[in-house]
Amino acid sequence: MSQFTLDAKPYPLVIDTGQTALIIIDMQRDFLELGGFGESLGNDVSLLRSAIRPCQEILQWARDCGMLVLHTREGHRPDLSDVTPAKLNRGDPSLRIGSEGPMGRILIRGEYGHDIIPELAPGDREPVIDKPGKGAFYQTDLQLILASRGISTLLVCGVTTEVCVHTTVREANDRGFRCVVMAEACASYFPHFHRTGLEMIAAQGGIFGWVASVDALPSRTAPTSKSTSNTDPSLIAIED
Ligand code: C5J
Repeated sequence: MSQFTLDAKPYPLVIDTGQTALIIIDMQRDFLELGGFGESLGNDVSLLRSAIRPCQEILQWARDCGMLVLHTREGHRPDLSDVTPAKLNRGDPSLRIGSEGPMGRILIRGEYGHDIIPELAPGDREPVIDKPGKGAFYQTDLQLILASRGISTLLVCGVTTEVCVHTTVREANDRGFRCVVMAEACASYFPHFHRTGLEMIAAQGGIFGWVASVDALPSRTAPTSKSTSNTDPSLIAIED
């Protein structure tokens, strides 16, 4: 277990890796690749790809730290029994949730398109939270998992900044978690929504949480309790 001070907006905060989890939101083919849910809504899915490399970096960092890592997937049961009519009846009627697409049925659990992109494949011990909504707490066991591991702080990344990342951060903030959104490791189909979404989180003294850069994490080669030799000197490292 180790502690360090993370440079973040609106102000730095001390992170204890033993009480912190990384949560990677919805890095699924359905949002990032052609023929999925994102494209069915008329979006340019290539805009989300900028988040992949930073997500890989923070994922490796968190694994090296021995931190709890969780992944989320937005999606629904094949019989659509967990999709509200309000969510279902939107967009092009021929390309709605459950419609057949080139990656299988759109946003349906078990389909190729629903899965997480291979670049960010979950590890065996990394819980995957399947969620029917935009927020990762809604109708899931995320809160139970975090409580059972004594987690008080979340590092949050994934897509999209202003939808599922924002919703999850708002839910988490209301549940008492400190949330740090990792800026470059998030992305939106609307770059200005991404920028504004990040600003909204850190505004008003951090109304929902903090925003930090992946580059602000301590040295990725030695962030664990085993060694402090490569720790970024701009961060205060306290090992036990
Ligand atoms: C959306 C998400 N945008 N993961 N989902 O519908 O942000």
